[in-house]
Amino acid sequence: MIDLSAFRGRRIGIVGLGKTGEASMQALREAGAEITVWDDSLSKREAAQLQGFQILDLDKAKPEFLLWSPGIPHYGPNAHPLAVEAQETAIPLVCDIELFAQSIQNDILAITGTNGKSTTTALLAHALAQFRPVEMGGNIGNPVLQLNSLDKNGSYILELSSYQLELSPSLRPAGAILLNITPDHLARHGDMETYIKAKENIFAGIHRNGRKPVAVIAIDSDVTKRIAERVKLEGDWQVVAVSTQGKAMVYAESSKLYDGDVQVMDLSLTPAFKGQHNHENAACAYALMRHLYGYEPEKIAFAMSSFQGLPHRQHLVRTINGISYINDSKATNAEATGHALACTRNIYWILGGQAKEGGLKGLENYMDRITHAFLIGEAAEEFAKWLKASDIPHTICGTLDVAVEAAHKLAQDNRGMPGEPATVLLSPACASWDQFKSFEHRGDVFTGLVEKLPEE
Ligand code: UMA
Repeated sequence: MIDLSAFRGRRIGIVGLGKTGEASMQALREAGAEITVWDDSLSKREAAQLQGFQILDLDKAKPEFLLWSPGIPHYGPNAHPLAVEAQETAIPLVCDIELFAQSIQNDILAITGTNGKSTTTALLAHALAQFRPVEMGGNIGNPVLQLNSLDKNGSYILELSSYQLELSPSLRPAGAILLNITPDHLARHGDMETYIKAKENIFAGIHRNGRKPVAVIAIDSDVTKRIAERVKLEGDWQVVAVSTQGKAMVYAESSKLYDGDVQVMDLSLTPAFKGQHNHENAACAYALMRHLYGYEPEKIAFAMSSFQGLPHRQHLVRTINGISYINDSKATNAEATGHALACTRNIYWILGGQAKEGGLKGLENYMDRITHAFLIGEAAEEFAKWLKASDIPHTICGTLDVAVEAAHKLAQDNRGMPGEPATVLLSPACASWDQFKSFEHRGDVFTGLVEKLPEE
């Protein structure tokens, strides 16, 4: 657990008792802080009371600040009443990343972007662990305050969401990666500009020990290119531009990774690096290790090549009679689903759930890869209209079990037809919350259903 002794005796209100709140409660209790807690869920409040925590009342508790769970809206039309009340009484809101940043002297390597940040974080942790001690946490699912402490040579590798980056003003990474920015979470942020601004916060803090921090930025979109130019111009960061669409300091071309003119590795030899989006992830992880720590290119390539990928991201669950069944439940928006569709053809596509703004916009160019679509969740009717307009055969299935069975039957019945080997792909382009607890839950259910399918 992270040493938070600097917070001993200080009055802190913890809002949201999910993963972040739970870890914060334990770490701050250990440190001897005066904690009061709140969650809109009565059962969460009761569970906290059973552990001896007091319920937060802003007037009575007068906390110095609120330790805010990132998923709870705190501005805009859906702002939580506690955030509004806190603002009126000038009580600041921060998240667990802020306390972590204030308490840690080690290098923090921060990764953000709309898509690919979990994979890049896990890849960086996997490869860097072969050179120095590392701990990995943040949005990837391990709240930072429950990470182990590291000796001074160790590095913390943190996946950071736009929500977390808005609430951690003391963050000063030694190295940071910005992968890409496309529309996401707009209902929460209000508009694209606010979302971009939140992401840009990753470069807002300058590392305290005088060494220039390294900013690795994938410059393949106008937005990230503009950010790279600005950060470079300001001169506080050493900027390493990365591309998978043209030449840059570090770039990928025809599945090969280049550092300047030197070919570093053949990405096609590592199954987890399939697809252009994974080339971007690999190029960025390489660039940070090379330019921040100066490790030898061939040693970094070797360390990266044993990466296995993450579950729920284009993960091959099973092959039945030559047909692949792939779990890409993490694809919660059209952009992420586009990456999966780009990797294969003759697809029996399971999609739907809680639609994001824009729905399936941007996927038009992949429709010739779809043999049949199977729709689930709230978005089914809306997506059916979109697919009809593109002339894609589709079936409204409602639930995942019906969709898996229908996709399996049709794909197996069509076996032997000319064309590329078929793929049954769960890549929903939607959030999971209408029918599942999380994208992990949705992916686990899919995996369980596929594992039970008969061979014939
Ligand atoms: N709650 C309220 N009032 C509300 C909303 C929620 O009281 O209006 C309570 C809920 O009852 C619950 C808690 O707040 O008890 C949930 O808090 P949270 O949504 O912040 O969730 P945590 O469990 O703390 O998980 C968070 C991240 N979740 C979000 O940002 C939505 C996790 O990222 C992260 O792994 C975890 O902290 C550890 O750092 C998940 C995520 O979906 C994977 N992230 C988004 C994304 O990747 O797109 C940003």
